[in-house]
Amino acid sequence: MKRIFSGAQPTGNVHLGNYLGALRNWVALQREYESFFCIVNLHAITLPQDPKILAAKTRELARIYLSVGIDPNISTVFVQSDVAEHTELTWILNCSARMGELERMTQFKDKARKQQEENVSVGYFDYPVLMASDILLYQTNLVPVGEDQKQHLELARDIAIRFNRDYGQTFVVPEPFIPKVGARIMSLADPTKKMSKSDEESEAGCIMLLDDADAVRRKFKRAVTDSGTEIRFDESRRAINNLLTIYHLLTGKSAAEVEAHFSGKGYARLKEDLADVTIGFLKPIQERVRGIDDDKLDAILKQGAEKAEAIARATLKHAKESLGLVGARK
Ligand code: ATP
Ligand code: LTN
Repeated sequence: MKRIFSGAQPTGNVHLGNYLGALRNWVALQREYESFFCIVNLHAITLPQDPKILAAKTRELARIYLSVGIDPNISTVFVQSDVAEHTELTWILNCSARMGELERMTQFKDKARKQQEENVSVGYFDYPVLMASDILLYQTNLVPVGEDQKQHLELARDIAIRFNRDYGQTFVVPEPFIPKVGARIMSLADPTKKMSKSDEESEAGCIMLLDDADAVRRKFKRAVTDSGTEIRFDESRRAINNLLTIYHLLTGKSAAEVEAHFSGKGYARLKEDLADVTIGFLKPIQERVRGIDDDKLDAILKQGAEKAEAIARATLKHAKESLGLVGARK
């Protein structure tokens, strides 16, 4: 069976963009692939975090994975910091990654531009190498992510190819799995920006999976629309296109059915229907999140970390041997 690996950061609140761009596909793929879904808390600390909040968000994100449909009996769900091999392989891959290629990463460049570069942590600069380690440790074939992660994934591929060339075949070279529809869900408040939990001003444009019905209604009601009145898929009208894409993905109706449904109707109706559909979609997820008790979660994460570690250990051993990293011969 081929493998998939993916992860999300336990920072901020999981939103509809995260779900439609990534989590949803994890659920769909988990039966066809041997699957590893990680809560990447070591990525989270590349920016300053409050330790108590980070710990709580880590557990909350694990609950969300399980509540959107990740089945811990068939997929491996674990927390990144529970498997030490991720950090050890990062050091090794740091020696294959190039300063120049990390400097070209747009996520880093954006941050360096916003803050002064001296104030960006070394960990933030190195973030893509930690991500490459996550992926390569599991000999991953496919990585389901949103479009914003494409560049990081290219880097993981380049590092794997370079390492294999220099030290012999060690890592599977992973492929991205980026959905055709939903790879980039835009902010409801500003359809030129992606829906994002790390963008401080954008809360109003972001539907969180744990939002209550009032918040969902309010956010859709205030959603920006385009000029014109027609409700149809049209990439040049970004706001409406985004709203229709969300409706299409949440209802499973085809684009033609969605257009037929809204034919002759106005934006107010589109927003109301979207709110209804979203609230109906979120309700059972939120109930499941509340239903997972701490003991059950501990058992799942412990079992996940053990399964992940067994595979990670074997890959790390192989990588160390490839490099000639030997010490005492036991
Ligand atoms: P954010 O920008 O919201 O902070 P992130 O990418 O930093 O998101 P993660 O939690 O690590 O945070 O992302 C998890 C997954 O969600 C990734 O695969 C990412 O590509 C995807 N994703 C994030 N935002 C969107 C979006 N607006 N549309 C589609 N996919 C998205
Ligand atoms: N950088 C990713 C999260 C992430 C990831 C991974 C995704 C960390 N390690 C490995 C896929 C595979 C993001 O979505 N912000």
